[in-house]
Amino acid sequence: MKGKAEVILGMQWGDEGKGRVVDAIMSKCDVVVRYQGGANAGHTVIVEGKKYVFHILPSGMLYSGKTCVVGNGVVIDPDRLFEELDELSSQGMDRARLIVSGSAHVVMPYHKILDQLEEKSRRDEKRIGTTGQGIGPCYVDKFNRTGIRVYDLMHPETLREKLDYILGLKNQIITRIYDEKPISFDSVFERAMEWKERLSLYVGDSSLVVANALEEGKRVLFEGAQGTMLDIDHGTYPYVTSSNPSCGGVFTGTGVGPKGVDRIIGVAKAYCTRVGEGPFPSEDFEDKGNFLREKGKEFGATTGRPRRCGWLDMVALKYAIRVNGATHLALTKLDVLSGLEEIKVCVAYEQEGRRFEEYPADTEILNSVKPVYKAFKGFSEDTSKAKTMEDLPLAARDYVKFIEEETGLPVIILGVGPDRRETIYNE
Ligand code: 2SA
Ligand code: GDP
Ligand code: MG
Repeated sequence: MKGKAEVILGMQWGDEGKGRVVDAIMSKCDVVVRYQGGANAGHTVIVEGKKYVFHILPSGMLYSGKTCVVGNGVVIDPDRLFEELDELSSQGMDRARLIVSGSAHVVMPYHKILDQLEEKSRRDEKRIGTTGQGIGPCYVDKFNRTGIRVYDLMHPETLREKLDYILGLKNQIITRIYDEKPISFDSVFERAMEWKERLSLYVGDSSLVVANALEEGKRVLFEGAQGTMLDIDHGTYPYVTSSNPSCGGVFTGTGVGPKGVDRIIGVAKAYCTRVGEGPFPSEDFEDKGNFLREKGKEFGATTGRPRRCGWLDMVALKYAIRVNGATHLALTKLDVLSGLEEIKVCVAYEQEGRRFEEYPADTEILNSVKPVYKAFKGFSEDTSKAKTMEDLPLAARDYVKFIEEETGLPVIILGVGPDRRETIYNE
C-alpha cells in the first residue's frame, strides 16, 4: 500500500467544526470519505464569507478534481442527497467525483415517520432529542437485517418483494401502536424508482475505490460525523446517535483496514456544546453559557436548535483521545472565548467526595457528577486575524499550551474564526 490515510473526527458531542477542519486539510488529499451518520449531520464550511453546509456529502466536495465517497456505514436519504447536489451545482461547485456505496442503507419514508413518532411517545426524561431524520430506525433495520440498501434500489423486482414484507410490518406498528394512517406501498415504491434513476449515476463499491486509491499512492481523508460522546458504544448511552462516529466506525463504515492510517486528528471546540438531551457535566446554565451560544452562533446546522453550551471538559476529551487513538488535535472557536475575563476548564468530576479523573464508563454516574474547574486568565483581543501562534495574545497561547500538555497531543490546526482563511496551521 503506497498511499496514506488520515481520520478527522469529533471529540465531543458533535459540531466541533469538523467540516472546516476537513476543508483546511483537503487541498493536500485526493479522496474524502464519509463513514457513518446521515442527514442528521451538518458540517459547515465558509469560504470568503460564503457558507456551505454538508449533510450527507463529504465536506471535501468544494474542491475540484477530488474523489468524494459516501461509505457503506452512512445511511442515505436520497432526497436530501439530491438537494445537496443540486445546491452545489447551482453554485457551480459540483466538480468533484462522487461515489455512493451500494451497500449503504437507505433512509426510507417510514424511518423518518417512526423516528418522530417514537420521540413523541417517549416521556420527557426519556426523550433523546433526535434530529428527526430517521437515523435510529434506519440503523435498527440494518442490524435487524430488514434494511433497504442502495443496491436493492437497483433491482426493482427484489425490492418490490422486500418492501412488501417490510412495509407490512411497519404499517402494523404505525397503525396499531401509534394510531396513525398506514403508508401506501405504491407511494414508497414509486419514490424508490425515482431515486434509482439518479442514484445509479453514483453507485459503486466504496471499499474498492478507497483501496485502489491507497494502492495508487493517493492520500485519503475519512470524515466523521457527530462526535465520540454521541457514539452508540462509547458515548453517553442512551443519549447518543445510532452509529459509530469514533475511529472504529471508519473501518466498518468503509470496508478498508487500518493499515494506511497515519494520523487520527481529533477535533475539539475550545469549549463544549451539546444539542439534544443527555448528561453534560460542564454545561453552564447562566450568563457564560449564553455568551458562548450568542458569540459562537451555537445553533444546529441541520435543525436550527439552540445548542447547550459550557466549558471545555478535559475528562471527556482525554477519554475521546483514548477511545479513538487520536494522534493530533484540531482546536476550533478559540476566537469565541475572547471577551471572557476568566476561562474555565473541567479537569475532574466529583460525586459525594469521590473524584474522577478518568471518564466513568458507567454513564449513570455522569448524571450526578459535579465538575471540578481550573480557571485561566481570559483575553479580550480579536484573534481572527492571527496567522501564527505568536500572533495570539499570551493568555490564548497559554490556554492552548495547557490543552497540549494535558492531552500529550499537538494542536496542529487552530480555528480563530469560521472562514477558511481564519485558520492557524501549527505543524
Ligand atoms: P439522531 O438524529 O438519532 O442522530 O439524534 C441522536 C442524538 O445525536 C445528536 N446529533 C447531533 N448532535 C450535534 N450535531 C448534529 N448535527 C446537526 C448540526 C444537529 C442539528 O450539525 O448542528 O442541526 O440539530 C447531530 N446529529 C445528531 C442529537 O442531537 C441527539 O442527541
Ligand atoms: P461540524 O458538524 O463539526 O462540522 O460543525 P458545525 O458546522 O455543525 O458547527 C460548527 C460551527 O462553528 C459552524 O457554524 C462553523 O462555521 C463554526 N466554526 C467552525 N470553526 C470556527 C472557529 O474557529 N471560529 C468560529 N467563530 N466559528 C467556527
Ligand atoms: Mg454539525
